[in-house]
Amino acid sequence: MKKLSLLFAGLVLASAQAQADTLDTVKSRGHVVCGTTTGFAGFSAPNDKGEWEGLDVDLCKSVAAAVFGDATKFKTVPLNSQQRFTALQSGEIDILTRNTTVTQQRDTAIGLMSPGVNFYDGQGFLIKKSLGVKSAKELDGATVCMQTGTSNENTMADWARANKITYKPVVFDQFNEVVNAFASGRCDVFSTDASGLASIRISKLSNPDEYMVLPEIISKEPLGPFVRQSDDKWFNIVKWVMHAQWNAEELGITSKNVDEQKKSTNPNVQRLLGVTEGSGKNLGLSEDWAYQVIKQVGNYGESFERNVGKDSVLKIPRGINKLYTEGGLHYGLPVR
Ligand SMILES: N[C@@H](CCC(=O)N[C@@H](CS)C(=O)NCC(=O)O)C(=O)O
Repeated sequence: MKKLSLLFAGLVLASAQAQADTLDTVKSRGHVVCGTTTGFAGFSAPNDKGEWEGLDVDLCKSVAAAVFGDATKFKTVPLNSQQRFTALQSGEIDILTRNTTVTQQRDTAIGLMSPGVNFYDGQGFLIKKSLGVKSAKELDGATVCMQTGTSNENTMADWARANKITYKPVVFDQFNEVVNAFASGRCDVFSTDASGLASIRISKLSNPDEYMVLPEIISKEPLGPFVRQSDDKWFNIVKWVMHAQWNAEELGITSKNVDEQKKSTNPNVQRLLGVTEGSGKNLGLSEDWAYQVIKQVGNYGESFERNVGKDSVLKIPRGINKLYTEGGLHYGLPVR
């Protein structure tokens, strides 16, 4: 009985926390708490010094820079695919910044919502070259490794049905269990987002050259952060931090030249960098919020190339993750 009432009190506390104004909670705590993967190179993983880094960690740092003027004021909570939504719902984390596909269900029915997409992706297949397969259409009868709680499980089932392919799913809760099962030959194929496959091939398999990604991409996997519903102020902060980074890239503002750019006579640059005031007040932040993001973390392109693009080990091409001005999908909404 005592245990039950304690549990109930705990639940009430957790849900009260989750209901609270996240900006206030974050400010009084002194740092932002972001949910990441358990370690997924390029997106969210600890480096040699044990510091978390990656495209998704940069988003977390950027929110810290916007709120505190200090990109180091953040902490990460590693979550597997299954745990991630509960951690956000319960208030354990402030933002989920972890290769999560935006779907209608996740954006409505589970009490969460998506402030934007920071990496456009699609589901693919990784195989050992010795399997002798050149196309996913040849995978009939294959065993397919996937992680529990991902959108990849359903997408795989839909695609196999449509293509009259039979397969045997092999699923695990933990990322490393899936990787180990694949590496040890317990399954023929690893199926997840193409970014995940690139990361696994380079950072988790001892002989990357023995593996290849098949040409088929079978779904849309727009990946992005999530926040809780009914907290518009916090939603707007995460959303506009992302748009600030796309706008900075479009305007040619980088972490290196942002101080110089403060002298620009371009009104769009002046508004973004807080030289012309207003955008900070609209968000409940100081007027230099976007300046701090760009100065301390960089524009979207800088973050992309450093973590997953040409300056990283993954070498993922920008592709559809270019700005709309270059033929890609990222489009910063006007800061005015
Ligand atoms: N985008 C898909 C898949 C994301 C996902 O969780 N992928 C796995 C397999 S690559 C992962 O990131 N695991 C890392 C972990 O659990 O730490 C989704 O949102 O469901």
